Amino acid sequence: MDICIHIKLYTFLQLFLSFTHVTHSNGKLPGMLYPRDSESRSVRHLDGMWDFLIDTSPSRNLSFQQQWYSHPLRMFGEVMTIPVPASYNDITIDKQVRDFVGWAWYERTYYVDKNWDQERIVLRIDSAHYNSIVWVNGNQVMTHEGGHLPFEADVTSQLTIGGTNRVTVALNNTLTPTTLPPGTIQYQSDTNKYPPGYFVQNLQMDFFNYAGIHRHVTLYTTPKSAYIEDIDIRTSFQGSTGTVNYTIYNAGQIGFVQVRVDVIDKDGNSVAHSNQAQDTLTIRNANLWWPYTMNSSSPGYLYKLQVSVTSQSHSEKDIYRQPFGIRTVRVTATQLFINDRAFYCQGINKHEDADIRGKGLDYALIARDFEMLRWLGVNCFRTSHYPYAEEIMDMADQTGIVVIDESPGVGIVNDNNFSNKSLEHHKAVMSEMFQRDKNRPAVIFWSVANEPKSTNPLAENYFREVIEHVRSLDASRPVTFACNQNYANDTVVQFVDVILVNRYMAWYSDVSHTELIQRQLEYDLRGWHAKFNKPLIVSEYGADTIAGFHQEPSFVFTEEYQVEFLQEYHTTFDKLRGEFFVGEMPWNFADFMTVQGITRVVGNKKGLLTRQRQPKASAHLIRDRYMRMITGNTNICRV
Ligand SMILES: *[C@@H]1O[C@H](CO)[C@@H](O)[C@H](O)[C@H]1NC(C)=O
Ligand SMILES: *[C@@H]1O[C@H](CO)[C@@H](O)[C@H](O)[C@H]1NC(C)=O
Ligand SMILES: *[C@@H]1O[C@H](CO)[C@@H](O)[C@H](O)[C@H]1NC(C)=O
Ligand SMILES: *[C@@H]1O[C@H](CO)[C@@H](O)[C@H](O)[C@H]1NC(C)=O
Ligand SMILES: *[C@@H]1O[C@H](CO)[C@@H](O)[C@H](O)[C@H]1NC(C)=O
Ligand SMILES: *[C@@H]1O[C@H](CO)[C@@H](O)[C@H](O)[C@H]1NC(C)=O
Ligand SMILES: CC(=O)N[C@H]1CO[C@H](CO)[C@@H](O)[C@@H]1O
Repeated sequence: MDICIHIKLYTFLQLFLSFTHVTHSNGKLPGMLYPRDSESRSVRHLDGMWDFLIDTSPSRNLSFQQQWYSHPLRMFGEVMTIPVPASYNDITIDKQVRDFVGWAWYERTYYVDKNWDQERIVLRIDSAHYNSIVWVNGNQVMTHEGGHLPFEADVTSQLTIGGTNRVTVALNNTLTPTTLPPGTIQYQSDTNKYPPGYFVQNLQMDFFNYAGIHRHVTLYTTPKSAYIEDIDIRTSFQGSTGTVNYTIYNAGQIGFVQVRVDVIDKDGNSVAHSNQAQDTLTIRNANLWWPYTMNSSSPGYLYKLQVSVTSQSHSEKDIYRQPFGIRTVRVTATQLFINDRAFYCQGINKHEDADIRGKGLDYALIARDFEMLRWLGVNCFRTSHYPYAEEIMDMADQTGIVVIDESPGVGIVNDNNFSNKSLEHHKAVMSEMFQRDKNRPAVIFWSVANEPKSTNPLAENYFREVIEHVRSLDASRPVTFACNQNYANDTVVQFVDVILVNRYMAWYSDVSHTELIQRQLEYDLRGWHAKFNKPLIVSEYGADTIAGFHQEPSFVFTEEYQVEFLQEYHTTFDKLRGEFFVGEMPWNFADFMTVQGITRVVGNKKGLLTRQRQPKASAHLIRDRYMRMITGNTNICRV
């Protein structure tokens, strides 16, 4: 066996055994600063049309046996053209591509400018669903497990500077008991019914498992040795004085000789500065970051922490500008406070979902969604049920819309799914979320999961550990999860700061009986608060509605039913609001795609908007309600 084969074997071992989350030897998580250009940094997206080939071999492994990364993809089969960013599922007219489970391969070539020869060059993928392996010019540069968070690697030594380069991404959308979200592969052995080796992917979540390179693929540069690796900012205020605690992390190899940190206000003025890598700055007459419903004259006020570092030899200087806001979040037993003022969540749930592009990043869609959020009067959304694109989070920061930042921990419902392996992965995903979103003022809570089987005794220890882990990373934000279980036997709500419950009275139970909603809901919500003495948000409630279906009196699936259903919930919300009820979040902002099944007619139809982002009658109801909250006229009129 020659050395080359040894290396290949080693690569394969790595490949199949270690989708690792890298941590530095000092325990610090690797930085995940959003790629931004500056005097010292260039950013280049590799978005566009990529070559694409799926591995349909029965073993789903032919691509590795043939080493599809070693030569251009077109040498191994008839490639398709698939856009990045986008899900690949709904692009082609090929059912096999839409429903594919296994390794999908992406490739493109690109030229690296010769002016980059003195730079450190990083390849970053903002999201690829689910497991990914990345090669540059045939050499493996990184692997990543998880479908919704960024990963990157220094690829300087792999690139041909001033020449053509090839990047290959293999990604596998298979969900297993230890992925987040979990799922199972089920083999069908009855050869009278199924061909040999036939398998299906079972999901435990109610949305389509879109796959692909969903967000930007980016090359960016930093100086070679003296560069800013991470920035951690914590804020508070006293009266009109803001406090900004920050820590600047470098790459670890070479200490900075000169650090200059400035807080830059919206007009571009430096309002505080320091020469330390870690310091506490005070800002007089600070502009706080407010949700737009609490301060419409200056919503979402963002400062920038402008950091500049210079190397020992003075030959290198790196500059990075990190946006942040000054704000605090606090909960008591009955209320939620932002900047010490009571906040009520006029909320909504979302999905990253749209026709054709699936879960792919799309600027027009983001702009439309924020337009419709403001039209509805929404001041708060939950990233159900996975972290959203950073460009969406930027919009929330800038427009003053509050975010409950939720992990992909959806559908953790079976015994096996509380394994230690799952637990370790869940913690790693929470760390990655924290790393990405920690400096965002819009993020007020971390949500670790949606609808886990929290009555299962195994859930208690599992979520105690996940929640403790999140608190160890961030003491400044409340931690929660969305619960659909019963207060009598739930084992996890004891650990959270604010209770989130998903409720579907008169839909999944007592369907059609809207007259029972107020009675059942009040009993239930009072039960939660009495037992746990924490503020409560109804984090989901809704009914499937086909736009254009009408019937009077109301009938399930009609627009009349959805309106009547929501109104019944609102009566109870308004009754409890002065007590411990701090927010409401209809399910869902818009219709979205699900797996094919006999309970979903081309997707989930619980949207207030259609999948094309046009309102149903329920959207007008919510808009009317939320607008009255904004103008202070809470004497809600019925439409
Ligand atoms: C896939 O193929 C590679 C290369 O032949 C081999 O090393 C690996 O064990 C295979 N993996 C699986 C899961 O069959
Ligand atoms: C890739 O997909 C195949 C087919 O679903 C599955 O058997 C295999 O476990 C997956 N591998 C990884 C690392 O996700
Ligand atoms: C900022 O740092 C100071 C001094 O170390 C500390 O007292 C304060 O609690 C910190 N504030 C925040 C918001 O982290
Ligand atoms: C709104 O924000 C602006 C700018 O930060 C500030 O001057 C003003 O006092 C704030 N208004 C309220 C009601 O907090
Ligand atoms: C997880 O590991 C711990 C020891 O580290 C063990 O006590 C516990 O039983 C394990 N839990 C599960 C669900 O396997
Ligand atoms: C939890 O309590 C509810 C209501 O009392 C009951 O219907 C359910 O079966 C219980 N679940 C478990 C796992 O004990
Ligand atoms: C997706 C998944 O992990 N499913 C497993 C969860 O636990 C049950 C019960 O132990 C198993 O039967 C499932 O296969």
